[in-house]
Amino acid sequence: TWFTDSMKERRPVAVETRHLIQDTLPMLPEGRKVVAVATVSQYACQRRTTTTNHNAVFTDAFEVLAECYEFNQMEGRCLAFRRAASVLKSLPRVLSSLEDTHHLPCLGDHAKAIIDELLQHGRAFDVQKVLSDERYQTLKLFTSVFGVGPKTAEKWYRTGLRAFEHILADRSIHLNHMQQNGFLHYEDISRAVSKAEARALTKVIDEVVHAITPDAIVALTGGFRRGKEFGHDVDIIFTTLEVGKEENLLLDVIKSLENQGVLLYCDYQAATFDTAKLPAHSFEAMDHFAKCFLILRLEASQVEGGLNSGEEDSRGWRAVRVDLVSPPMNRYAFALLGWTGSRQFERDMRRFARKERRMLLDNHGLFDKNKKEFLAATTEKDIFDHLGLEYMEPWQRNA
Ligand code: DCT
Ligand code: MG
Repeated sequence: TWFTDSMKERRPVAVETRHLIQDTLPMLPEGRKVVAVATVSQYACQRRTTTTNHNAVFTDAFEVLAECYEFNQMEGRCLAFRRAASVLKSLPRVLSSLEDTHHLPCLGDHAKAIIDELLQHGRAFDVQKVLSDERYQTLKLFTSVFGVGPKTAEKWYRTGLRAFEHILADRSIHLNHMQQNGFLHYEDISRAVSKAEARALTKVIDEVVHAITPDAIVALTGGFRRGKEFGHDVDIIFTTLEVGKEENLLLDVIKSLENQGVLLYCDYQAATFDTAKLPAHSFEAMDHFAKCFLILRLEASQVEGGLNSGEEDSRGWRAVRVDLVSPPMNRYAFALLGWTGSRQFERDMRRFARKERRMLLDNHGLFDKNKKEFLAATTEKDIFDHLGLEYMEPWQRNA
């Protein structure tokens, strides 16, 4: 169950918070309820979170505010609302009163006030304000284009641009190759990718990889590995048994996709990964493995049940965003764990390692600061074991 796991945790974590579970409990003779107290960890890696979110009313609101703070470069507040949303996603039922939140971690006064308003009125003033704000709406629209980040969106907004047609008509704007393709394939890649489409693309990549290297390993990762029905892209990881050959394998895969005529766009990033120089204390957002960000052409005939496309679409194919990453075999478990996500799960696993275990974790490895050595892992379970965490299946990592 969702609460006993953290109770069984071998070593207690520094900050413990408590949550009352009253609904299912017997009454005492004097009419009071027995109150069982279970802990909800402040760390997402100690909360089992499936794709079933009973509290979407609240978490959607929090995510709007988090995004708004992100656009305003207020990282602390942004992260606070992301954490609050993540805690609510792990709960086994919907919050029915503010009382229910009293013993939950990571909920600040602002978050509680929003919950209170939503419970009472079905909407929250601050959230409505953001949703109707022109700047928020415009930045949200611009950042929905592949290749456009918050900085570029902000720059365009400041020069008075409000719609795609303004951007495309503005001769002073130079779109890079990625952004040009973002606009070119906008309709397709802003539409969700279905599980059937993700499976079809995994099959395409799996066949290409194995035609080049028969003993290669290929896995669908990202949100689809966590059991999501829809995603914004398809994340696939592969490697060869022979360390050092993985980068050429990725280059050969790209060539093969190009020869098949399915490569609509490719941004290849060579590995900058170097075991000798591996930093033991700093962790970057982006890992150093060879990877590529693609737009691939997917035929309707390849997808069981057909494409997730508009009814009037008679092309018989669609464009899909696909990320491929190719780590060396001896880093595969770390890369698979990192690319499976969710982002909040990964963030908290790293924070847990650092704060509770004096260890440094990233997509490349795990460094024990006490022993001053790297800890090897061949499976994801090995990494959880090193950290003294109960193993979580991918479908329980939807934090
Ligand atoms: N990731 C990572 N390093 C990067 C990029 C991503 O470790 N440089 C991880 C975080 C989650 C995972 O890879 C997949 O990323 P997304 O596709 O952005 O997230 P998702 O959970 O698959 O969500 P979606 O369903 O929207 O694709
Ligand atoms: Mg994804």
